[in-house]
Amino acid sequence: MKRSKIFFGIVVATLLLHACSENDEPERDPVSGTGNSVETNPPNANYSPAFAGQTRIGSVQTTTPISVTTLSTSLSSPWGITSLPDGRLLITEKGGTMRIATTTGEISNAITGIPAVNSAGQGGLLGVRADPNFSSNRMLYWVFSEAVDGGNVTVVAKGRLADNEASIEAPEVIYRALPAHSSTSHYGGRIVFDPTGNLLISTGERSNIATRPLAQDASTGLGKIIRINTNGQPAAGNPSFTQTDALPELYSMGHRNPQGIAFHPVTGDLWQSEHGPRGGDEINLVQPGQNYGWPTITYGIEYSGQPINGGLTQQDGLEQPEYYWDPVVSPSGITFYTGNRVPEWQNNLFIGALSGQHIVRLVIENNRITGEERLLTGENQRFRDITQGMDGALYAITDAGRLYRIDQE
Ligand SMILES: [Ca+2]
Repeated sequence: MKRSKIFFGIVVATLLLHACSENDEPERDPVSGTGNSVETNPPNANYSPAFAGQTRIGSVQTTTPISVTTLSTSLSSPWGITSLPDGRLLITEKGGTMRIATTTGEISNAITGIPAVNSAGQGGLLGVRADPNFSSNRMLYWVFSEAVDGGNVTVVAKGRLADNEASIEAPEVIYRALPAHSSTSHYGGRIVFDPTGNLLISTGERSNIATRPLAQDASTGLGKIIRINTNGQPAAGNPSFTQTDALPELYSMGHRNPQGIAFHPVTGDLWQSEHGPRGGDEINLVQPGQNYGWPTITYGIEYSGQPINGGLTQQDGLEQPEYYWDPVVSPSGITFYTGNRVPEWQNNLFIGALSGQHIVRLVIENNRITGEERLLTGENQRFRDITQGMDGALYAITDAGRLYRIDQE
């Protein structure tokens, strides 16, 4: 009797221990990826991930019948898309124009009054957001590449959309990510409002071997997430960095060319997409004050095939990506899905892939990627940005000038 009680006790203890250890693992639910990875090509680098599932997670497949509608083919290199409060879509075009689109595909004339952009290379008119109080103040905020003395910079501007929607009134540059450099690559360029009404902007390290290390220099605005108020000043409550001359507007550092930022609708965490070199595209969960490693650590290699920093992929004090791709898909704009049109997509992350020519769907559970799907693979389009409409459908734009609506059938 006594022995069986002890045995029972051991069984219960073992079960409890097992339950505890299971609780430490990401919870699995039926949408977790169970298929083979969507990536079937060999990687460029023979690097080992820092944890299981950091790359090539199992595939998931949307079961809800989906309709894909091409609303327009007439946009000119659209770069950013966001919803206005009335449900229409505001779209930037790389060459320096903005247009308003209806959700049935009527496209407005180009809005005038926007300061000149340098659209050479990867530059131009980039990300855009409407003020949370747009309905009353009609303010817009956007990112563009500007030619200045010494080269080009990623800058943030604001202006009021005229009542007749034909022009931007009193446009004003509120922030410049210095130093300027002659490169026309890696501007970053996304912008979002955070819940406190401040702006987060992603900046790139300008691609050049001379400026690449500035992603690790907290005294520069290159290769960073910047957090400023709507007047362009460092936002209240920004994190501190150990470097004594760190810029007060920094939110995070160590980024290469981040072209997607979005807040998780449940956890409130900031998620980010970042272009890697040859391999090493990343999805990061960005915590304030943290360093995301570029170019000290990366899962990519140089385009020449040479390792970067001796092939280092992990280092104490540098954050790991939540997910990476090798070969690259070139992740650009991102959005979380919170609509009710496709319930199985709830809180999933959607990513426009440029070289991948598809839309990535990532399932996230307990801050870990648990499933990946490729959507619109048959369209052969470079997807630049994606947003959720006020109607709960997804809207995506492509470099070739298309506007797509993706919705339940
Ligand atoms: Ca990184």
